[in-house]
Amino acid sequence: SLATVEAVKPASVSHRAYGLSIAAPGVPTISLNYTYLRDICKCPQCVDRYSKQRNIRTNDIPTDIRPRHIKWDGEHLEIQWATDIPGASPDHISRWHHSYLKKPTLDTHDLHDASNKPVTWDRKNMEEHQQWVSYEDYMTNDAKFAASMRNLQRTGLVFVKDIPDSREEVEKIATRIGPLRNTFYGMTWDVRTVPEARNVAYTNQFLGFHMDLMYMNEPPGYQFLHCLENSCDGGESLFADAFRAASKMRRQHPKEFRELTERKMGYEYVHEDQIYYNERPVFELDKSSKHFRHVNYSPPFQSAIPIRGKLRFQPLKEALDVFTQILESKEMTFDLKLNPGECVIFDNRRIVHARRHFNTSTGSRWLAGAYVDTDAVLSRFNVTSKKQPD
Ligand code: AKG
Repeated sequence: SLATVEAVKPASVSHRAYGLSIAAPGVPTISLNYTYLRDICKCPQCVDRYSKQRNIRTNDIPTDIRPRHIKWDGEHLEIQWATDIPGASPDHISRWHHSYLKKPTLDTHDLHDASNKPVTWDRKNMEEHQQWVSYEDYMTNDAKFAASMRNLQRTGLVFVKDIPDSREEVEKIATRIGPLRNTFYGMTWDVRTVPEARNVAYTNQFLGFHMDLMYMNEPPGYQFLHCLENSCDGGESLFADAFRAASKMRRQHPKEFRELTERKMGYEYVHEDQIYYNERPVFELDKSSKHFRHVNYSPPFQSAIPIRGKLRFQPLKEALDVFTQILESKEMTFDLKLNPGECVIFDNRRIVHARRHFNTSTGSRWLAGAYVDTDAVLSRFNVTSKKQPD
């Protein structure tokens, strides 16, 4: 027999053997199966109120589960069950707000969430709208910190200023967002010239646009560079939004663009005691093929181009020429010289960074660096924007 139904007018609740629909003015029509509804019951018997982890398993729900009573108050749907999971308390009530029913899952990895969609930028945008936050506000003012997180999510590049002069600060700035990502460079690391450097970053040479650790399976999502000393001539930092450059290339050079989505580059870090290698295309698109997931660009760490079958080097080389030209154009490249007490935070899977040659006889240069993984940063974005459904 069918369930009894109680609904505020003018809502209409239609229920059938396997599911129900609610049509009410002002709320989206909800149509869901009973097995699905039973599965997302959030009552304290089904979901532990402290750990928020589930006590029921999807496979335990009888396929023919039925409601006894359905109630709709204009905002909430309530169901008492006629048949249920064996052992479930007969008096438990499943209750949901319609907004939860409309979207019961979180999209933490969907960077294209409507509210914090990436807004790509070029040099002019960045010169006019750089996002600076004082260390004091970043560390102690939750609203201003949340605004910085929103800016970081949108533009992939923010700056902190007025930082105390200490090597310890980069860790404090990074862990305000999430735990440090450890790598063979250390929990935090120093960018300084050293003799016989194992990394071109640790010289005074020009270091062209790149992303870090492309030779790892899971490159770090976000990078922090805190400037402690920068008194020498040169040593300016350069940044470009690779999503912006890639979008332009897609419009103007579709054939070359496709080459960089289809062909894989090899990236490596090879020393006697360390051998890291990974292959990835320069452009990674999301499922819809509309948006970018990552750009993977790191010429200094490139290996030989991987050959699969017939060697087709020329089309790839031409595609790289096109992308590099767009990326390095005056239109795309934003530059500034970091001063002591300033820290840049950027999305290492979207923003390319570079630095100009510096003259060590005119002064000193020292940056302290750190990484935080994408998961931890996305979690912080979610918490600070409070977009989790209730
Ligand atoms: C890196 O460590 O990845 C760098 O690119 C260093 C940047 C700099 O020296 O400004």
